Amino acid sequence: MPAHTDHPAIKALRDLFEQQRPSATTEQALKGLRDAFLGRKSGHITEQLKRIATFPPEERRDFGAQVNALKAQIEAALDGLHDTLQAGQKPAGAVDVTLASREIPIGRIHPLMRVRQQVEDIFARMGYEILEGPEVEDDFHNFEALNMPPDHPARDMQDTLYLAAPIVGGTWGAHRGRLPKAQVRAATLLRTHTSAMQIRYMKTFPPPIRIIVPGRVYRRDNLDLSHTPMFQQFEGLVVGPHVTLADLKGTFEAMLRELFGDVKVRLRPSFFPYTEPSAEVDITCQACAGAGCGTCKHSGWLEILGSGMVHPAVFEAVGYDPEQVTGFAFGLGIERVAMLKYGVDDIRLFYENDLRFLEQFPL
Ligand code: 2NM
Repeated sequence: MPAHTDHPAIKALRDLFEQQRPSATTEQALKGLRDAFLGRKSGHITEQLKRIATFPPEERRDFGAQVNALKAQIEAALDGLHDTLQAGQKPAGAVDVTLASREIPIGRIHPLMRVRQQVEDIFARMGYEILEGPEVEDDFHNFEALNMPPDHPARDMQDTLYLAAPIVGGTWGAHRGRLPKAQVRAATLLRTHTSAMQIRYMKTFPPPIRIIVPGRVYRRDNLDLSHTPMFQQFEGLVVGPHVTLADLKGTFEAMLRELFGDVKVRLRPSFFPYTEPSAEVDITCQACAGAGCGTCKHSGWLEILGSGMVHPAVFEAVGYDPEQVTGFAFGLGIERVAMLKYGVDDIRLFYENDLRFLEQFPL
């Protein structure tokens, strides 16, 4: 006897039956299934039984045995389905629509994106345009136009990640700190602040302007409780014929009260190369209501953002006339705002994607 394998026609019929079997969920459907396979005139099995006589004598016996075996299996299965239906049970393989569905896990907005959306919303309602820019920048937009010429000491304040070679077709490498003057002019770098995009915007569009630039920025920092080499920033810029320091303060008061509730806002003198005068902006500490605590280092105040009136040299670099326009600008760290708002004491938590952390934020 040859090694036994199903004849292709038998295998196809068995597969067809297995495929159609789950649909027999009512007596009527079951009868349809029985007719289709065992019907006397043209059931699939009946057709195969008729074929037996057409096989050559040496194959006839084996094929006949296979057809009859499948017929017996199908009859048994149909009888079983009949019994199941009689007993009022669902046959195996049928969909039970009364079962409770499986729980579908729902994602939620990341706390940093939540803060970003809130800040964007506040400024959108004040009429600001919101735009992003390239994360790979050149020296002009990131430094030079912002009143930081190649030998300006302010470049040491930010440890920049330089891309030493051209981006297309070159090899990548990072240099710490300042590059020789000749290389600086050609250097590409990862932007250290989104002001680079504000320079691009001013070069392209005339005043008046009101813009907000959120996005990722990069600094060569080591990880600790309050530093990550990549973080997210929000910078704002308003330029027009009569923009004053009072506009700056009023804007921050409106924004910070929406973001943090009933807080007081104060300005402290500071320094940035691209603004004059410059101011650090504080709000009263919400953790202790101004009384002094660990969060505010017992001062009652929290530093929220840096700001100032745009330096005339910046306007000159982008082709604006500093005699015709003034402006204010500011920058804030999204992580810092999220940490203060939600009481998070380690910035790294935002980037570890530990669900035990993320699931604590509202949907
Ligand atoms: C800050 C603080 C102060 C700033 C300046 C400019 C520009 F493009 F107008 F010169 N954009 N952003 C600025 C000013 C940013 O971040 C702490």
